[in-house]
Amino acid sequence: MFDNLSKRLQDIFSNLTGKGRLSEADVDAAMREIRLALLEADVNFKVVKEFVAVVRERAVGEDVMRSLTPGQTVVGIVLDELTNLLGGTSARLTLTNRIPNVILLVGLQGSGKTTAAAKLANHLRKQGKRPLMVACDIYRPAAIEQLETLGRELGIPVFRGEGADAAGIASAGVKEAVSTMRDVVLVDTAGRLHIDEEMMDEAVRIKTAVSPDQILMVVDAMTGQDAVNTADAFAQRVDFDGVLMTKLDGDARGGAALSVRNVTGKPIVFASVGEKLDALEPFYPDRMAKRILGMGDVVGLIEKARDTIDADDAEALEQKLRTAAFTLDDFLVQLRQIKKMGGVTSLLGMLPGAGKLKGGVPEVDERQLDRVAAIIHSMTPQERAKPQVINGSRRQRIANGSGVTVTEVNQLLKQFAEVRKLMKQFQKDGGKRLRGLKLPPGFGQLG
Ligand SMILES: Nc1nc2c(ncn2[C@@H]2O[C@H](COP(=O)(O)OP(=O)(O)OP(=O)(O)O)[C@@H](O)[C@H]2O)c(=O)[nH]1
Ligand SMILES: [Mg+2]
Repeated sequence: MFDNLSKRLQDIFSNLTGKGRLSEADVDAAMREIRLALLEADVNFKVVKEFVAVVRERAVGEDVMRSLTPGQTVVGIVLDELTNLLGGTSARLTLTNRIPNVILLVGLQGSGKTTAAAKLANHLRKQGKRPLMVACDIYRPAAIEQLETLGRELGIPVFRGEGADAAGIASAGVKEAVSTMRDVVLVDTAGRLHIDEEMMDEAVRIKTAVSPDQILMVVDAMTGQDAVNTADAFAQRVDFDGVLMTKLDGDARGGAALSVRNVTGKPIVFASVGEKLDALEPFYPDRMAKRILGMGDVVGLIEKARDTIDADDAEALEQKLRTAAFTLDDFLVQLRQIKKMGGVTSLLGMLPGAGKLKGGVPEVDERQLDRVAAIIHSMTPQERAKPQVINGSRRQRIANGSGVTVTEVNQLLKQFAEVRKLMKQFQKDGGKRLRGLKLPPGFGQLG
């Protein structure tokens, strides 16, 4: 996510923090570089100008030159202002007491409206809501089918109306929600290639017909300033409440995400980070700013773990760690949880300093997890509980059973022994030894 921008900014900062003292010329040079980095990331030029001016002013005001850690002070100011740029405090989707609540999704063609409707329905259902999705993209039958497929996948109902009047279908959808006891209605609309009168008119008609509690503009992060201009035009004419920014998992440069708030005055409410139906997260400006600056999103990481890891499993695991009764079976459980959390690569990306790793976050071969799982599956229960019994002939048998070489089995056992040792150590010294831990082949190294 925003890899280039992130790397540029981190380089600028390591230059700054590497210096004991800063001259005014140093600060000026850094500002110029920040300006360039932002422009190259396709951030709106007015936004860039304003941003750099504010950072410079604060840097002068806070007397950076005389502070003991001038570089750090500048980094702190940039972090603050980047957070502000992204919206300051996080904006939440606010539902009202009305039943059903109506959420209208609008946006350009291919921005991700239909998948966003499904992701949002899934998200709301996790919070105890009973959503209904309404297919108002009347121009393409395939679009309605797409929503129906997603609905089936999630087990969430989809209303498809009759006729060629999107506003009429939206109203009928709301009535359907009332009669089927659904408390949130998500209205998926048709996208256009460009923003045009027709599209705006239709949005206005739907808006008038169902008076949505929230209108979310779906903005594709990959499309940069075009997307921001569209959102702005839409804000002027139809108005909306917040942005649902999609495709933040791709190699978007960051321009759209960093400009949209400032240009339209509307906050980013959700971030979509993948094609899967659970790849939707509330948007937190401070965490995003920290990630861009390579400070890691530790809170996000913990939340992700809390969300995906089975609480019982986690507790049992902790218990075992305490008694050092950690077996290969437990190891397997851990691997599965890592997979559930989106794989090692996505987790590494959230760690502080990950952006500074040479060559970026290592692309971990996720198939490696499957291989390790296969090896463990080929062991008998006794072997899993007591790996010390695994002698040469057993190793060969396990290798044959899982379709790997004996060397790979050896590697896994060695690595497991290290993890076990480390866990004992971990209880003694609180994790100082975690640095330098060798991960399985292809997983890189910590610390
Ligand atoms: N990688 C990634 N792909 C996404 C994301 N959101 C949507 N997509 C993909 O983008 C494509 C378009 O998504 P749709 O939901 O069909 O977009 P739409 O706005 O409904 O498109 P129209 O109905 O044609 O206007 C699909 O292939 C989605 O899987 C995301 O956050 N990340
Ligand atoms: Mg669609």
